[in-house]
Amino acid sequence: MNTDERAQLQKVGKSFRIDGEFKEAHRIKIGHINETFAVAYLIDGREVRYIHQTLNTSVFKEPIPLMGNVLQVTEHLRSRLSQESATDLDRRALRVILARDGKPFHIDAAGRFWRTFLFVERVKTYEAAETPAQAYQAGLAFGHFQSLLSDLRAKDLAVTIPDFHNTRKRFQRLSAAIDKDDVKRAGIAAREIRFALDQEPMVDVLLNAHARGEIPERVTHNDTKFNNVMLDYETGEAMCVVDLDTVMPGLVLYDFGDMVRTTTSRTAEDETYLDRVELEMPLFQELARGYVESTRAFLTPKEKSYLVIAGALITYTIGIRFLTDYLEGDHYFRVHRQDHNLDRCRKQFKMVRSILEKRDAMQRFVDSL
Ligand code: GN1
Ligand code: MG
Repeated sequence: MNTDERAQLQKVGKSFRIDGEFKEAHRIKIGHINETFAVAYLIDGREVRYIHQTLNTSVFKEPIPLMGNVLQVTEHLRSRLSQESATDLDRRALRVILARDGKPFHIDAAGRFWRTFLFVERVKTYEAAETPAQAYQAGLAFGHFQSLLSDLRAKDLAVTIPDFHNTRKRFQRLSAAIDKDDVKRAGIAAREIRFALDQEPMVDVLLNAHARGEIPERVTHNDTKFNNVMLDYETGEAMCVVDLDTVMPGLVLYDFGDMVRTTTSRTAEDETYLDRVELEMPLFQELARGYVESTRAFLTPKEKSYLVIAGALITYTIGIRFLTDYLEGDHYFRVHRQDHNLDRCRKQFKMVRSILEKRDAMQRFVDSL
């Protein structure tokens, strides 16, 4: 980080209710959309760390209601956790640090939108799950998260990105990108395009189930990647769920589906050695066990019956989003190398194949829970 950036962060910090001496800052390379920095302050001789984060307002077009959601959700989590007599609350739920003017954000002179959280200490995140025990913790953590929010009214939350997991709309956008082929990449991605189009029969599965009234909308996280669960770095216990920008009304199946996508293979999201990519049953089983255990109070048999197909569907949905961005010229997801979005897409599609192949065994396991 250069001196200008440091000076800028120092200035940002002054706009928030942090009373201490700025010590150091560094960028955290996590996520494809926002920019995140860890900043240390000396407060009464003690080091206290914070997260300053810019919100990408071309993705999140209504940042103020979004921060309203984040504040409401974090306060609700905190109050529910204290009812459960949980200790260590600042490591179990994010704490929003207000700006000096009392708002949960600050807009700097360049128009950038900033928010600040207390840093969660002594935890670790992983790009991919390494053990079944970690998969279990992920299932438990997101299930518990949904459960703690289950008494919040979904309609009291703003919809931060409309149709976020609407696979039909994502499919339409992909079809348009294929037709336009603006950056002339459809040829390179011909096999992936074929696979994506062949899966069309799966596209409406959850949308139809919801339309038929089989599965309700609840308050959901909507970005349940494994790297959004913070695990205690000594015990491995899930402490805190982060990245609350897309918490809004949704189907619990979206959340479980994205957990399957990111927690059931010990490979990164952009793995290029596809022979290594497959759904690993021990990881899936522990993930499902943790999730079903922590959602027992509200999950209906109907919702449970869609868990496995949701894994395939959400993995497919994120895959076609990577493919669409590739065909449109990489404007949405940050890329770090040539054809990065295509690599990400290939990895997702390989997972979709694997999930569909193992579907029956996965279903039998879920039915046994
Ligand atoms: C984006 O920025 P990050 O990594 O938290 C995206 C998710 C995708 C994910 C894929 C708002 O999340 O929907 O699943 O990348 N977030 C948004 O890794 O589009
Ligand atoms: Mg996210």
